[in-house]
Amino acid sequence: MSKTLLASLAGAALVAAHGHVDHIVVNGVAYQNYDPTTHWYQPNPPTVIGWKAAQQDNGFIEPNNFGTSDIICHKQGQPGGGSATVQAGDKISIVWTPEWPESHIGPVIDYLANCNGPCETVNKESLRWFKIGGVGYSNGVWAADALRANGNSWLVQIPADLKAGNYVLRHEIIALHGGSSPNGAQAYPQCMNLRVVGGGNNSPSGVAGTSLYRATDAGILFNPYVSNPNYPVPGPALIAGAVSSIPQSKSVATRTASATLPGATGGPVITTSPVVNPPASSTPAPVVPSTTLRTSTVAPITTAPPAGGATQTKWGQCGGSGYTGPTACAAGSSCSVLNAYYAQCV
Ligand SMILES: [Cu+2]
Repeated sequence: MSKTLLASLAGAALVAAHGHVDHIVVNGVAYQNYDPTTHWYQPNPPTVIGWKAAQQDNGFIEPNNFGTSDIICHKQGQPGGGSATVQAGDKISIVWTPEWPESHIGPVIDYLANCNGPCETVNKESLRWFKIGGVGYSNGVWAADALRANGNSWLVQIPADLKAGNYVLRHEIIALHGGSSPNGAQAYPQCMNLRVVGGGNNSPSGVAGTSLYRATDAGILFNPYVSNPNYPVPGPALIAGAVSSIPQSKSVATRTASATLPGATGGPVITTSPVVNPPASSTPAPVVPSTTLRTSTVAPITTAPPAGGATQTKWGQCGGSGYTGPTACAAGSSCSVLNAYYAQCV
């Protein structure tokens, strides 16, 4: 076949949609991530831990742009407005939208960077990333396949000796289905703000996001379609004491919490009611927000929605100080007051 035809075939394989991280689960508490497919269009999107990004298509960063600021926290990334509080040593379930495409094999990599101040206003170029996990092809399985098999989620552990502070978690899948061609790999970085408490004195050095990868790295320009690929995970080495991945399992969310605003004291606002019917412990229950994240409905914002009026989609805002949008929630969700400034369809 001609080079031109090969190139166009390769191009056709690269256009399908992909995904983003929907939420994380920390000790049974779910925190919503930024949803680029809906929040981008909302005049008053919810304040979340996830970084805003211009990826309405659930798209990716191509290797030719690995030297640009888009690789740091996705396209035109801007800091999330709040954070999730985690204890050093906590294991965090990072749950993607269903379904990560089966074709999109590749590594799963996790980094942290200390904001040295509030992450909500940090200059992303100043962040220095250190790798706390990174697995490619291991025990006959690509990490992205292990993620799919784990309910489309990934479990990562915050180092137990990490110095307390505000960090950005940069979680990433790199899809290699086009990786044998120059500029064919696809990076899907997802950034979320964490406030790490406890811990010790470990303060690893890191590298700028724009220095993580080059388009010609052995783990970027890589053909995954060989038997038993000997795959080098790209990026800097794991920090001392870290393992490429901890055993994968899935945390069950029993409550939801809103992002903690910078400067807030007293921890996150967590909805109080536990799940009504806890899933049987013998079988890992899928953490699908629509079925497992149940919260009590606290004091509806309005007494009754306007008949025939607009309804807010699940996870969307439905009330709060200054809010003028729909207060009725789509079927299957109800309006839950998280604080005076924000109520959410959950
Ligand atoms: Cu894709």
